[in-house]
Amino acid sequence: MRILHILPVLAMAGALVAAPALASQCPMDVGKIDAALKTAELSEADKAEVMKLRDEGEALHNSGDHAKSVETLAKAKAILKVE
Ligand SMILES: [Cu+2]
Repeated sequence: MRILHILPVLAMAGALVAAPALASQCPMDVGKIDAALKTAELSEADKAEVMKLRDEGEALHNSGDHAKSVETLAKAKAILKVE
């Protein structure tokens, strides 16, 4: 039964190790989105959607929810067709 007490600790440790990589991912993604927005030829609706997702992603990043931020920024990147 002792192993059951260790599992949540291991899961938390894993999250702590994974966080720094994600934390630097978000600003990189925001930078790519900003750069792509300058040259992208999008409809007004797509552009508004990209900006909304970008701001949402940045807010999630600032609140520490990097996984959700990366996910949100990925949607913006998909519209812009950038990696
Ligand atoms: Cu982040």
